Amino acid sequence: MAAGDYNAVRNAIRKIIPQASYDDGSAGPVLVRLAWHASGTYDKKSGTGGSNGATMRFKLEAEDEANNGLEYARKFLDPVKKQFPWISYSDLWTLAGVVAIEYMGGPDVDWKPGRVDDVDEQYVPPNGRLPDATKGEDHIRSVFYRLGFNDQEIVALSGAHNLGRCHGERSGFEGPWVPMPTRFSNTYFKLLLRSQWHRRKNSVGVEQYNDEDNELMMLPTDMALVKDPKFKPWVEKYANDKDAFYKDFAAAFGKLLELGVVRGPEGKAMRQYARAKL
Ligand code: HIF
Repeated sequence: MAAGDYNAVRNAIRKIIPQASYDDGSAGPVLVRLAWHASGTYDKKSGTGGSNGATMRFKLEAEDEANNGLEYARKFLDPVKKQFPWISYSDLWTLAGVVAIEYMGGPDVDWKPGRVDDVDEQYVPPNGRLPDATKGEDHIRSVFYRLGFNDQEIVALSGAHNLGRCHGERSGFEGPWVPMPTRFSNTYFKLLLRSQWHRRKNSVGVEQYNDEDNELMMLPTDMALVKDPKFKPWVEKYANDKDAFYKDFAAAFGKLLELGVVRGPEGKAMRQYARAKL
């Protein structure tokens, strides 16, 4: 297979998405989470962190408790990396998120190759940069403003919680956000506004919000989007306008995957991805 044939890589990723014995039969959601967590360590002030370098390969970042469960996503991608050894992990992890979103019926997200992996442990960003779901709107803003997003982009991105589920043994939270967690849609926003959410302790003693039947859930950070007067109008907009959500989500997710990727004049990622050594 020719080096640089990203369509061949996309096809190989599509093939590993159906996973009969895993979760809801799909690796899609956990691949989206891997792409986001690989990118979400970025710090705009120091230029450190982000998807370039795939630093989650190293123990310190892999063992950040925010990344619990992402070993599944990385393992699902192992055969693809073996088949296409020329692709960097940092390109593969971000591309897999994009392919998974499309596969599950979401929008096409712009993706550019060129990330490089040749870093050592010294480039691993400190643990604790990813968001803590037990917190509220101030915390969400401090994390996402550090990444360079505004309130509208934060809400648009949040629609990704339409996908997948929480696992007690990974995060302490339990359950899916929507009834069809492997189909991308704006149901998450509709449910945030329409359902009655009850704060309760789940089976491992962690507080979350559940619907009447205890089938669906919301995190404290999800509920913050309808409590906060600046976030809520965007939740309403995306609940009522699926096309606007898809468009804004695609733009914000594409931006997320580029964080920390310093590109030269021809769009190729340059080797000095982490401008400041930690
Ligand atoms: Fe998530 N997220 N996320 N998230 N997330 C979980 C699962 C997924 C936050 C917390 C959690 C985003 C923002 C935030 C996905 C995608 C995105 C889980 C459950 C937690 C606790 C993990 C587990 O137990 O397996 C917080 C606090 C966020 C900031 C508000 C992004 C916007 C929504 C950036 C995003 O894209 C996906 C997909 C999953 C499902 C993973 C799965 O294994 O099914």
